[in-house]
Amino acid sequence: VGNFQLIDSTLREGEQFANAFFSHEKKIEIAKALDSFGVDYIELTSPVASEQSRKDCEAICKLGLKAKILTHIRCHMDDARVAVETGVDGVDVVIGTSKFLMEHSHGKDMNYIAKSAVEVIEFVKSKGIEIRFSSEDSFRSNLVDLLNIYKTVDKIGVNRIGIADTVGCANPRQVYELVRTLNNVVSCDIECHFHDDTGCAIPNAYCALEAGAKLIDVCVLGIGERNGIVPLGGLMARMIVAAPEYVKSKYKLHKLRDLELLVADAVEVNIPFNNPITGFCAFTHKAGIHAKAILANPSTYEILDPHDFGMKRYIHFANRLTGWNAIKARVDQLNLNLTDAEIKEVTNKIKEMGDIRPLSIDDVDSIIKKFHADVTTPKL
Ligand code: HCA
Ligand code: CU
Repeated sequence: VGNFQLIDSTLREGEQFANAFFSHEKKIEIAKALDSFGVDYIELTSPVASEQSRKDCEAICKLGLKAKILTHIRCHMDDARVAVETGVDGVDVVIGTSKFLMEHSHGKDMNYIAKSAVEVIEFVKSKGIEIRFSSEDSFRSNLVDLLNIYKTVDKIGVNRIGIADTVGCANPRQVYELVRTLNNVVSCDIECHFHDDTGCAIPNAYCALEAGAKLIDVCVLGIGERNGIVPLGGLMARMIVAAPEYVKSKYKLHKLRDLELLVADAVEVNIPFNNPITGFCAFTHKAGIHAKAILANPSTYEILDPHDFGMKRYIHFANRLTGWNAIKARVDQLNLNLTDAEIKEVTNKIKEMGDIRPLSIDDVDSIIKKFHADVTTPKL
């Protein structure tokens, strides 16, 4: 699973997020931040979506970023002609192949799809630009239809084919099987796009890589249509465990938090409390038993090292689940001297108070300081 690539779609799929409105300046700021994080590709909204979308796309192409710039279009020559003039490095083409989309969206059949795919692909290739062909709603498409269309486009020579779980219905086992099957049928790279409606976006991405996919579509915080797609940070959490050296050397992980804050601010959401890596409590340890072990060796209760992401772990000691090891660590931080027996005694006082009401750090510090004063002041 090492050696994968990221296609960030915050400025395409992410623009389909309910709250998203990106000004020209904001798009440029986000594109630069994505580039300095180290994503391989940045996918942008179609230049035919609106006049400003086209200008934004052209401007981002001129920034001279390390990441390759892509735009995302329908499988149609009208779109392709505009896309190749924007200065992009590649074009991502998509067309619906499930019966839902063939009947209720574009109304075309597989023959028409194959014909227009060939026309668009040959045109884009003739301009010396990368081309990806993707089916939309791949997991509710007929498998024979899918294999046929991918074989056809692979023969012409696309850079990548894509599969998209447009409605978020796929499970990891289905993903593994489809990617494995495709891998045996095509010679080009496989890209995957997973929506998170049923909570499977990250697991599906991981299984796709295990099955031989090369590229995963992500968005910062997972923003996208409905509840979005694979979040960049969540996938980094999964992949740093699977391929630590690759992930740490390739991506600037300590920039993740600022990148997420930039996008969260732009679309006016908060970073979720349970977000991998950057959720406010992602590296907070609370129960006394956990705190004791973490203080001795962080790996006992941590699969991710916060320092890899420029973050710190935190021992939550102001609560009734606390233990004397956590309190001892706090006593040390306060630069006070107490024996182990005394620390155990003050820990009991803290736990008693914690049974009555929520405690703040100040509450605990006051209890410790008062206790310290009592034991060190000679009795009259
Ligand atoms: C959409 C399109 C898409 C395209 C994915 C892709 C999807 O429905 O908005 O190009 O791979 O989810 O199918 O985002
Ligand atoms: Cu999508």
